[in-house]
Amino acid sequence: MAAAAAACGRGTVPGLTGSCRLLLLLLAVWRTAARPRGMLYPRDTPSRERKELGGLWSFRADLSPSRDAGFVQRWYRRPLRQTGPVIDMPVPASFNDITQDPSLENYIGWVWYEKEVLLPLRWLQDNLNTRVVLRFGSAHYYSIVWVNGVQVVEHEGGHLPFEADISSIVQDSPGIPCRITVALNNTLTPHTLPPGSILYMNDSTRYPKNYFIQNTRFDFFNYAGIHRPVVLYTTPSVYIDDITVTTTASDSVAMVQYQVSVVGSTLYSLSLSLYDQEGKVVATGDGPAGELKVLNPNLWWPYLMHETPGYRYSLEIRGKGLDWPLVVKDFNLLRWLGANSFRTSHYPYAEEIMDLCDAYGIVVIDECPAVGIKLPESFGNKSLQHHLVVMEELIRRDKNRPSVVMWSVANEPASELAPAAHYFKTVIAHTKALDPSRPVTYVTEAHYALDHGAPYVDVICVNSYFSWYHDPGHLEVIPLQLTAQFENWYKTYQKPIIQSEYGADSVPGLHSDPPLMFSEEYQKAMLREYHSVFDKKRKEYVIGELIWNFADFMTNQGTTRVLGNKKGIFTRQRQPKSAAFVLKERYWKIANESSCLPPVIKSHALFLE
Ligand code: GCB
Repeated sequence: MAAAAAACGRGTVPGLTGSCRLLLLLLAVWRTAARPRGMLYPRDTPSRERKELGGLWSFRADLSPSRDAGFVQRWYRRPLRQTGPVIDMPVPASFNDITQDPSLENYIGWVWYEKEVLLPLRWLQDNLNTRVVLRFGSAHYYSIVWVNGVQVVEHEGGHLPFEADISSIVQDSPGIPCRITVALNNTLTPHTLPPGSILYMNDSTRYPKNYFIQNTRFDFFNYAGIHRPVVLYTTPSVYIDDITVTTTASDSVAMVQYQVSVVGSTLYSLSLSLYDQEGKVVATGDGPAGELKVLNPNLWWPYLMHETPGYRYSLEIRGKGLDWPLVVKDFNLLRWLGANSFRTSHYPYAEEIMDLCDAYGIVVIDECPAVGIKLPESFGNKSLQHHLVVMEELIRRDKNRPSVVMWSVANEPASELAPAAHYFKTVIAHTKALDPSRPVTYVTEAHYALDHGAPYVDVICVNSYFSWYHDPGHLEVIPLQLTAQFENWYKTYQKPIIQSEYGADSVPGLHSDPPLMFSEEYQKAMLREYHSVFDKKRKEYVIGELIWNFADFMTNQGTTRVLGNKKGIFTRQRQPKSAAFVLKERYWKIANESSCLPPVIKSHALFLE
């Protein structure tokens, strides 16, 4: 990559199932200053209005040697075009692949985004009864945001939303464009999630001056940018800040426990009505917390498991760039395959995608961005505290989703290291305290006898690549090794097991018989060997199988990667490889056998997710 010095200019881089509608009536009397706890997804309602800020933003990468010119020269104080050249950058999107400039593709450090927007006067001239909130669906990795030169929020971590109440700033200047400036840094450190490290190459005989690279221990390109929608939205000054719904259900009755948090007043009245999908009131309640009873509930089922899958009660309250064509195509491909589940490897997916999982009946293992935790220092208290915050953000966002069946707190950490025991005991206990209703796991590749976190998980999720990374080319070892894998884990823990990854790369169009590695035939043959073992063990304790991977995806360059990871059963352009047809046949066959748990598939998000 291009020569540069410090990457970062500012210190540490930083269900109820069926249909119901909850109607809340809020009578506000006065405002109180309570700290908001929730972050409800912004939807247009009679009392909330949304303005999308997607489109072209002004953009500049800070190419100064220390990457800190933007802070030294305070680029946020004036329009970005006045402090240097800018280019157009689409939002939401990653910045890396947008231009033909390789130095931007591999850039590490601070980049700057800016957008000027005119706000409707009705938002600004109603005697401060309207709150204006600026919300980012996600930005990777570390973000600082200013509005009209005033810093409004700072957030660490991609893949999860953050927001700021900007009412007091914008109400000061009605009729004048409001200038939103974002400084974003993609540097990963041992304490970020995912972790990484910067390696300085000081040998001047081999590398240019100030040369450094970003090292990571995960297998996808570290795309960066404002990846998900940015919106401005309004709420009344007294508003519902958070809603938590938990349910218990049998065939004949469901209990809906609700908790509604109201900010802005201590004096209000709240009434709730629960509607089924046909619009009929099935239960009513009063007050910010309580329980509703639903007789003969319609439960939320994954598709292929019920004649009315994805049945939801609607909850009506007052109060990588997301790419819609790709998202819809991917859901259509999942359903073409007959796959009914995925893991959000290795980070939370966009809320818009999660909405479709709820609606279509796709089961989700919701994973946080803890991938590549390998360094001993990444198991220290600093990393642990950040991990706890990330789990809080994830659960706050997704806790009410019927599609989410389990939380995954990490992918393939170095769980054989001694500190992993305390680390995962703490993260899993915290996750369970935040949401006692769902099981918790993390995905392991460690040896069953050495894994220090496995005692704390509810389900063992294990990845293995027999005949690929182990005994490459030897498909015949799979039955023996895979059987031993399952039996060892089950003997040790007596917990249900999911094969959370298995796969082989194939270059589309490359054929060989007998099957050789990287050919489409080898990928198919590997699948068949794995499936013969799954078919025996799913009658016992193996409760899911997740192919790695849904589609090919971009990685860092390396000797084992051919223009990225080619373990997709679809190409990056979403065309099926031969292996996709093997899976399609299998998944539909299993879907038609009522006695067996259906298969699951994991998809890997692309940078536009
Ligand atoms: C894994 C990782 C995944 C990689 C995959 C591979 O174990 O969890 O991120 O992409 O292996 O293809 O190497």
